[in-house]
Amino acid sequence: MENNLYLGIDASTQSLTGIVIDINSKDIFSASINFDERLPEYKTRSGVTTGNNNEVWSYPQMWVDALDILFDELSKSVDLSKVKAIGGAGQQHASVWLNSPDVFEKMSTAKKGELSKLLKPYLSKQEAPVWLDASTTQECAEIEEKLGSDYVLQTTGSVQTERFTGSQIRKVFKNNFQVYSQTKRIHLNSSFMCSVLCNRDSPIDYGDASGMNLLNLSTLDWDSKMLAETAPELLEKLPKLSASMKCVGNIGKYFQREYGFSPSAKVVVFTGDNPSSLVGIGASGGGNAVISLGTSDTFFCANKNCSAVAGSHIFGNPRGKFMNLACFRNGSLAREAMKDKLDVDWKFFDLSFENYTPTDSDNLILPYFVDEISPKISSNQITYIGENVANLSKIELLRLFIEGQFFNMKLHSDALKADVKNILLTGGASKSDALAQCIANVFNCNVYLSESSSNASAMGAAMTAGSLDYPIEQLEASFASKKISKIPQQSAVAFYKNKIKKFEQERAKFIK
Ligand code: XUL
Repeated sequence: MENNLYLGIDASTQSLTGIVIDINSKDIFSASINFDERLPEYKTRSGVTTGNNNEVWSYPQMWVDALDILFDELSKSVDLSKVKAIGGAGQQHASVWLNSPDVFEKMSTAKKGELSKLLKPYLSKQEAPVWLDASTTQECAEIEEKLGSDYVLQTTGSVQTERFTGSQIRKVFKNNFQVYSQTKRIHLNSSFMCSVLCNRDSPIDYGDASGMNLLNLSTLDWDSKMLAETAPELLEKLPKLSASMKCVGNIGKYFQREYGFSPSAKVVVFTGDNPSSLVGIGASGGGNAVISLGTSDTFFCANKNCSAVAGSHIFGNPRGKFMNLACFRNGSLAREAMKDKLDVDWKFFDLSFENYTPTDSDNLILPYFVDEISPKISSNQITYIGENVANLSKIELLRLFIEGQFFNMKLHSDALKADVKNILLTGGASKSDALAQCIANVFNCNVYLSESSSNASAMGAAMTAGSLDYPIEQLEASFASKKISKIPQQSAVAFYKNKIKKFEQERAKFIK
């Protein structure tokens, strides 16, 4: 049978990953290039360099070098000439500063392994500020002062945010005017990698453009007021915009020549890693919200509504309309702090919720060990609410704490007006029965464990490539499977419905 291969590339913070899916056999091949290990000459730690004053950056040359290594590696197990289309995703918000977009065409005649050398003189700034950079508080304040925070939120779907590209651009304009004026193109990581791959200056898709505080979500065009208050003459430096999941060209001659890709292999516009994960996990069609239980907890879901809520973000859903993303700083680190405070182990979490039916309507815990961003709460210690709390047992305190974490998340998701029928759970703590059951009961949803979550962004990119020729539903059935973990217990659902109102009232006293 003819091979039907589609490649997805994920340019994440720490590594560059490629996944090839075979539509006929459903086989999956993958390779991942860890920047620190494979490209030690850039001296990154976890793919970045950290400077003073909350500055964090990476290196476009390193990303390009990794592309050669990735294709060398993939070609050991995959006949790359059989790849029909390529999709891609990148860490969101990172900016690549070029003095001429002509560099991409020049890449078509580069010698093998010399893309990054060719790139160097075209970079007006060797470093690319990345999403971990939090150095632009001043610039965010300046833009919001001119336009009002509500205009920024309603127009772009997020309040002016330090890691978003707009405030990063303003900082370069203010602090390094020479670099700013020499720059003719500012790409995101995604559109940059796509341009390298096509050997041609390529657009930014709506999914990733919405992480810049520059895109108007109603018109799906650059917003002239946002641009004007960010930096002068910005429009001509930005790439064109494109709807997501659209073919933007064929793979460039460099990659045809050096890795045997077919000249007819198509390239789909790259997107951000979060929009791509939405596709890869099988949640882009709506109804499924993803909760990732990691260092911070993350909640994301497709949403037909464009409801902007401070503390969460609206990005473009690659399949049209929108997606929400909210990040909760009091995630696994807070669970760990509670574990240590009670002097218990992780097993104790599951034991505490085994055969448990909630009945304590008097007491609550506000679960914020550190300042929370969703919603904005300043706190450095959990808060006990209720007269008897101090006398409760460790089991009872732990339950109140975990319930508090998911009450907080549920209230935030309600504000987004998303239609959530199922929860897909991912991340390190998703194996915990206690957390899964508590989520099922608080959200009144079935909870599933996603089986494609470890590489969801690269998988989403491969599925996006496949979607040029196959219905996305077919690709989801083959490559984004999930298995049921917990179903809601109706007595707990009814109880939590009331208790969450009390939580909301108490929480309101702490919101900034
Ligand atoms: C989202 C964000 C990160 C990056 C890196 O706003 O900053 O998730 O996309 O993965």
